[in-house]
Amino acid sequence: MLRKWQSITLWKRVLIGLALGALVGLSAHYLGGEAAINFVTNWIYPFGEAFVRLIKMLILPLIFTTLVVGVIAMGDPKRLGSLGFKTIALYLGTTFFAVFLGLISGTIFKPGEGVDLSNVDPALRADLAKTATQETPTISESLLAIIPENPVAAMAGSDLIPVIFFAIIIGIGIISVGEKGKPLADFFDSAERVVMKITLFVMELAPFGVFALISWVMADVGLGIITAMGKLALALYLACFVHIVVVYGGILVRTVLKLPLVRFFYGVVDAQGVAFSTSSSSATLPVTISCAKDNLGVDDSIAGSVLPLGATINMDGTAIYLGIIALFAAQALGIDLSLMDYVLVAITVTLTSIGTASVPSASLFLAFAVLGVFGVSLEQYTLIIAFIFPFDRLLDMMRTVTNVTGDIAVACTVAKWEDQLDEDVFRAEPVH
Ligand code: DAS
Repeated sequence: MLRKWQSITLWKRVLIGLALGALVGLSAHYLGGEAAINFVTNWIYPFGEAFVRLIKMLILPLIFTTLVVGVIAMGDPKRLGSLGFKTIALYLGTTFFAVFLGLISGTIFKPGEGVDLSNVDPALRADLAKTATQETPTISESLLAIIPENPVAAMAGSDLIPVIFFAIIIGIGIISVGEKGKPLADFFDSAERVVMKITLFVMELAPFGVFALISWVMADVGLGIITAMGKLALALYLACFVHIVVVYGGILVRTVLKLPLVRFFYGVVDAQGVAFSTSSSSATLPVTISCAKDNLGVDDSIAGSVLPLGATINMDGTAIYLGIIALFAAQALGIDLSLMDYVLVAITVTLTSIGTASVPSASLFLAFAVLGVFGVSLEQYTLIIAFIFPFDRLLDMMRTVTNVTGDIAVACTVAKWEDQLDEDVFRAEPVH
């Protein structure tokens, strides 16, 4: 039975979890009454929370070890400069399109218009208020924050960017001492394999985690949330789809790489399935790296550095989402946005998407940094995210798929520019 279950590809198992979760949740909401809803909330939902905590537990070791090993694989620190510049430029370039698409989509669909925020759960609002952070860092603060004053403190915190900086420095240091650095290089190589293996185990729990989370959503709010969230979900899913097909497919793969679009999408589908399942770019990293290397011919040294970096700072799906959330809030709260408001939203969305942690629903808790630029109060912000939170998992699945697809598209482009892309592998039938 277990063998049969595991023979089904992960994202299909997640869809089964999703469907069963909706069935259990809706039965509890419409047939089971208060007792059934409480049962789902107190005895099923905690399994979903446990799954999310397991993913959060793995992020730091995963990003740190893969990045150190990736930098070492590069061999020559001088390559890092040119590679880093091309990678960051591409990440920012695709994010620019994403922000633009998100604002266009939010303007066309007007997801916040006519939304009734009155029956939002006050307890959930109070709980979420504690997570609101409106630190919209200035550009110089963001740049300075990259350098950790204390690497251990940085690792204890949730901000991964200083940790990435420290990992790159460690990798360069190991290369620079030559043979003397080999024991440490071997240690990180072994540590990376162990952490990757543990992540693959945790991903096997994704169907059960999604079952528990969706059961809770549907038991708590029923189908009403679908109608209320319909336009928001439509605006996000459509904008993400256009971004994946036009920006990654049309611009990067067809125009820049001049490679077959179908092979690219076949090559990334496993990573997209895991991103959809876990709603975490970091938890997807082992599959993201394997898709880029085994299906698309990206060299180890590129995949091992560009992808861990992308998993934490390149989040185009998140940028689309935050742009739409900003317009959703303005429409729901009846706030008219000036042109300057749109510009400020675009800048804070870009900065916030770079700083978003790669865990489920991370960006929803950072949305306050974006909404604050056009005067949304903490009170109003908690109203907005408490309304969206129960449903955010389904929105996060699509934005994480977009984030991961963008990471791979950029890795292929940088590999091609560094002459580290094996086009025969790219064109071949993917390894599933
Ligand atoms: N779930 C995040 C990720 O892992 C994205 C987000 O929260 O927007 O990519």
